Amino acid sequence: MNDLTNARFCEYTELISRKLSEINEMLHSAGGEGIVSERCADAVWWSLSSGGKRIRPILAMEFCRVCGGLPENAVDAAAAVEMIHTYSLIHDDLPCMDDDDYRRGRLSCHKKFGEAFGLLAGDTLLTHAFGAAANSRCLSDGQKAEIISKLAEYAGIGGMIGGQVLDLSFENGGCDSVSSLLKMYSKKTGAMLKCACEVGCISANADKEKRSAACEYAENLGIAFQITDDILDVTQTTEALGKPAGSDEKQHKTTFVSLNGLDDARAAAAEYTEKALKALEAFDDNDFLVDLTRHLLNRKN
Ligand code: GRG
Repeated sequence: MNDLTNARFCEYTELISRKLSEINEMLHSAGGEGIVSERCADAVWWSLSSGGKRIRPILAMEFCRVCGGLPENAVDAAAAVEMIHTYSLIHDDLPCMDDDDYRRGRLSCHKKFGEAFGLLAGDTLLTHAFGAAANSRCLSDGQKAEIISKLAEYAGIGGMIGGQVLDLSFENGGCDSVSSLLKMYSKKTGAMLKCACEVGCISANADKEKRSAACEYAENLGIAFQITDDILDVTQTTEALGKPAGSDEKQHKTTFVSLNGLDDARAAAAEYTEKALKALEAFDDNDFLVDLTRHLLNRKN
């Protein structure tokens, strides 16, 4: 990353960290005095405060900026997207899903707090994501309604959940074509990235052309991002990833790498990244997004 990108990245990370801390305080007080609700809020914070890359909230704030808005105006919507993303990671790690012990460099939520609290922490994040968007002080009622609708659409059965369902149906060799795999990637991983970009656009009242370019960008970024994830799973250590390396093979998952091999996977990730970069040409002052997109292709976790 160049210096300018790095500075803006830090600025956005700071903005989202502050917002998530406020949400943490609210969750601790909203549950009342009870020890049980304290434990649930602690479980939420365990996952939310760990070392996630914050790519989705950063995209939301930056798309707001490149569409002419103040990045701060998108911070509530950005926090909502990060909360839904974090809930999906907590539930994805549960024994009934991937059964992973580590996430974001520490014990997964259910390993630290027990399975029931892992489930409830995810539920809390999902529920309060809608609250964060609905209670935003920087957005109009119309913007809030549209953002809430997008969160439901992209997190739901036509989006991320639908992708997870497809992923489960592909276990033990159930997926034999790249096109089916990419359809699943577009939902499981792409949907919440698209959601992030779109809520950023909505926060700036962006026009139809800008919104459609943002969706085209996110569609391609989502696929590049998930193929890169497949590559990292077989090339990086558990320490570097902050979650178990080699878990795709262990769980007999079909991935781009298992279907077509590492070289093809690298070429495909680069190809989808180029398509994403092309979509960014619709935006003036797109240097940060261009640099971030290239950085995501070369990331190590
Ligand atoms: C309802 C029981 C139940 C489970 C739902 C929704 C769901 C399970 C799973 C969602 C699918 C999922 C986890 C997709 C993974 C997408 C992905 C590549 C995540 C990693 O994103 P990063 O690298 O993670 O941005 P950080 O930790 O940096 O935020």
